This record gives sequence, structure tokens and C-alpha cells, in this order.
Amino acid sequence: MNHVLRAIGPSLLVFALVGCSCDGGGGDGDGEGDDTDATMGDGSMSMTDGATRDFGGGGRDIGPLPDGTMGPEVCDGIDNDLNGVIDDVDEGGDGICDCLIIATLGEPGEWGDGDVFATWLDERSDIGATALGDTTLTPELLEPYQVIVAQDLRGRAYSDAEVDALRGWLESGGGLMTLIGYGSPDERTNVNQLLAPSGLQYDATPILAGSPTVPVTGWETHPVSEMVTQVGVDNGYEVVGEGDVVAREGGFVVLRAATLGEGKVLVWGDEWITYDSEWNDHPEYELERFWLNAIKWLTPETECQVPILI
Ligand SMILES: [Ca+2]
Ligand SMILES: [Ca+2]
Ligand SMILES: [Ca+2]
Repeated sequence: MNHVLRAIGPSLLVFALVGCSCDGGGGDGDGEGDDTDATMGDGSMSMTDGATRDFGGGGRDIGPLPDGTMGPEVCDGIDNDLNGVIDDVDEGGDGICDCLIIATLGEPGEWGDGDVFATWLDERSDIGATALGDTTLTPELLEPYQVIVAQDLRGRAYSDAEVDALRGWLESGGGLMTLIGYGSPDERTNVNQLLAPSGLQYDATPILAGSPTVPVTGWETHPVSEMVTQVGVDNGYEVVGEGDVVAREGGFVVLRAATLGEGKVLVWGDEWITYDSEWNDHPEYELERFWLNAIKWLTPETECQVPILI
């Protein structure tokens, strides 16, 4: 069961399955089989010409609307238009899936004004971001979310059980992005606890102090760096350990990307990408594109994937 279905509960899926008339028998009396051209339950879609399209996924979560009609895609945990992606809705064409289920851990930063998750992201999806703060991490808490972004984790050590819960969520397909640089000595310790299963860590020495921010200009080819040439940082920490290097500046690695089971991890060595100054005062920074790329890459490949058109 995918993350979206877990979020909305299985009852709707049951309703959808029961409500679908895709039995291949042409129950509407027109003698032409299902007008939807679709067959549910085995992961395939039967066409009127006899061909079959296989979307994989073992037949889970594939099907038309609860009333049996095809599409358009809606946020219900089902691939209503049978294009192989569940809930790929973006009415505004802003590059953020309207059905995205995303949360933040910790608190927003205080070194600059603004909060990307309270404004920019909320305007681009139906649900916005859920602020989990310092809530105890359990499998049940994490399960609904497709993407989680860790902000300032100062003052909040995590237990082994919480680290295990996050690891399990990642391995089953969650996407985690971490930030750092909020200025408290224990933030690094705490976020490194959560990152330990991924093999990624923040180093101890502060790097790249600047006012205004230092542009990060060394980008490796990666989905997250597509059409990105500069993003600013100030007084962050180098990202060390496993994973692919995505961005460097001044001889330091600022961004690494790794996978863990079905899940993905992005570790960014700073937090200024959340502040208004970086969005408003630096037209040379492709910050919006960077966030769009990051969220898209972190989102499961068959859920909530929408094109980035900016
Ligand atoms: Ca779809
Ligand atoms: Ca849907
Ligand atoms: Ca959107």
C-alpha cells in the first residue's frame, strides 16, 4: 500500500474497488466490455484492441474513479487515469504535486526571515506541510508521509527506536532531506543520529561563512541539480560519508544524495535555502528550481510525480 493510501485510510480503496464496474463483462449493456478499457487487480490494463499495458506494482492502487469512470486524476491514492503514476495532480502547473504529503521535523531557522514550508510550499499543494516539531518518531507517525524535511533539531536527541522508525520509513520508500547550520552545538549530533543508517553525516567544522551568502557553484549531473548553477550558503557544515556528491564549493561537499532501500536521502550542508533573502535578493540563484528538483527526486517514482515546467 502506498503512502497516500495509508494517509487516507484503506476504506476509500475498498470503496473504489467495490464501486468499480471494471469486470470485463460490459455490465452497462452496450456489449463492448468496460468502457474504461481497464482491468483492475492484476496490475494490467486491458485495451479494447486486445493489447495489455502492464504498469507493474502488482496491481495495487491502480484503477479509475470510485464511480467506475476514468480520470481525471484526483488525490485519492489511486492511479485514476492509468498513466502509471498515482495522484499526479498539479492544477496550477507549479511543479509541486497537489497531493504531496510532506512534513517537517524540528523548527524553522531564525537567522533569516521567512519559512519556505509555511508559504511557498503551502501555496502549491492541497495539504501543505505538516510540522511534526519534536513529536516522537514512530512507524505509525511517519507512515503517511512521502517526504520529510529535517530543520533545526537542537535540544532534541533521538532514541534508538526513533532512529529505527525513520530507517524503516526510508527503506519502504520515504524521502528525507536534512538541513543544518542553525547554530546550536547539538543540532549536528541530533541530525547525525537520524542520518546514521544512510551512511551520510555532517562534519564538525563550520564552512563557507559569508554575508551575503556564498554561492555554491560546483554541481554534478543529478536530477536535483538540473538547471541549477548557483545556490547560496552561509556558515554550514560539510557533508561526508556515503552517497553521490551533488554540489561542492571551496573544496567542500555541500550536498550528497543517497538511497536506502526504496528510499532516498538528501543532505544539504546549510539552512539558508529556507530564508526569504535567498529567494528575493538573489536572482542569480535558481533556488525555486532547486527545491522543486529536490522534492520531486525525494517523492516515490510512481506517486505524485508531476513535471517541472519553470
Ligand atoms: Ca495517474
Ligand atoms: Ca488519484
Ligand atoms: Ca501544485
